[in-house]
Amino acid sequence: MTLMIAKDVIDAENAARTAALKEDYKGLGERLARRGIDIDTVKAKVAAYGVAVPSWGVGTGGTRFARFPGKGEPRNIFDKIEDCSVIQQLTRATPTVSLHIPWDKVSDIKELKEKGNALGLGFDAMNSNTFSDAPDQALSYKYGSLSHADAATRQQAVDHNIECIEIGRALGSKALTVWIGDGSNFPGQTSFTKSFERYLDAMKKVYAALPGDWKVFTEHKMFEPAFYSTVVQDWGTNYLIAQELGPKAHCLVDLGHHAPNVNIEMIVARLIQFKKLGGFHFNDSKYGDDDLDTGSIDPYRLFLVFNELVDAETRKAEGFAPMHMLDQSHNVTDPIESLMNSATEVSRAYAQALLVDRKALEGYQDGNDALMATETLKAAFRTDVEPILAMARLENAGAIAPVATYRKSGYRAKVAAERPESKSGGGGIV
Ligand code: LRH
Ligand code: MN
Ligand code: MN
Repeated sequence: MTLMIAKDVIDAENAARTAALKEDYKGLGERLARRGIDIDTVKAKVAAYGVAVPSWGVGTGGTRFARFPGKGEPRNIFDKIEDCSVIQQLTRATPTVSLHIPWDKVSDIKELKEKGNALGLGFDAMNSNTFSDAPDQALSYKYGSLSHADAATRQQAVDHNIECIEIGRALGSKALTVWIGDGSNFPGQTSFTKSFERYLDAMKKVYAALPGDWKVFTEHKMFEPAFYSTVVQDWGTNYLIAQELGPKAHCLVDLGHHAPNVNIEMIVARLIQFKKLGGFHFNDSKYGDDDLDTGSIDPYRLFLVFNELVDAETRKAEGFAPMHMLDQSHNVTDPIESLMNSATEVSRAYAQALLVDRKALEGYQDGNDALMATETLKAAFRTDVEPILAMARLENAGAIAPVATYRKSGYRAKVAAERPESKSGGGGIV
């Protein structure tokens, strides 16, 4: 297997931290044992957990105002997956990559698959893009794609999604994620009903092209780039889509796609209950679709989402198998560092949720003891599970301290010497 970070760098960094980690792990193990929790069982679950890295996340993002490129930015999909493998090598929590077509130009699928294999990476859900125009594209998506008033434009969007399925199939992916920017900027600009009818009609064609073992995830988002209305605006509409399309269709929840203060964990619970939770795009937000690093603003909310997931996992909820992906945009940090931290935050929320005393919680809920119910959640959330995460990484040939080890490796400086600096410029996320 190709290792992007030399093993001796990881070993040296780990050696300096192993004794302290062992002590911390032992101490936490004793404290958890007093609560009736076996630390090794939690660690095994955390070690088996993975979240996909978005290929678009390893480049520096930008806003509609400006983009300030970083050093050593990936030039193509091969550079991108090398960066993704650094994240996986150090965190051991990101075994797959989620591609975005045509941002990722996949001219040689076989070569990409071989490169993925060599780096020990698999391919997660494919993402289509009908929210921007590709340079060689015949018809514009300025006024929509899958819901466009023009049938030929809709067909072009359908064909693009089918092409994504075909690329994904050759790479070993098993799902397609469809997010559209379709909507309107002015009251009256579009017919809510007709555009949704057209969307459903087009998505039925995409659905019909899914291989037998594939799923399609539709991703809702309240606003942007359309600012008055969007066609797939919320989880209710998303659920209707999944119902209309059939059993392979599920809803994808991007944490940044809701109005402020919306109870996302409750949406998650509802979708689990009705077997339509397809997956996540994890990120964090303060105002809107900020695409901030996962857990950087509201780690408690992330924990509450995982609390629902672990609850479903524990009671073996029927049809429950969501896929987990990150979806972030990095403007002021090294994307590799941000993605490593975010993968760790997601694993942390999972580990904390595994610590919830579910029997006690159920008792407090049934007995209307609101205070003790919420304290039960807080007791899990307050537990510092870092020794569990770090031990899982260490035992899996990862880094006890991923960011420090990455900095020590000099990876960014090395690729900066090989990859020419990209120009700064206007907005856009690629
Ligand atoms: C839309 C979105 C969607 C896209 C990605 C780049 O805001 O969350 O998932 O594919 O951003
Ligand atoms: Mn998303
Ligand atoms: Mn988004």
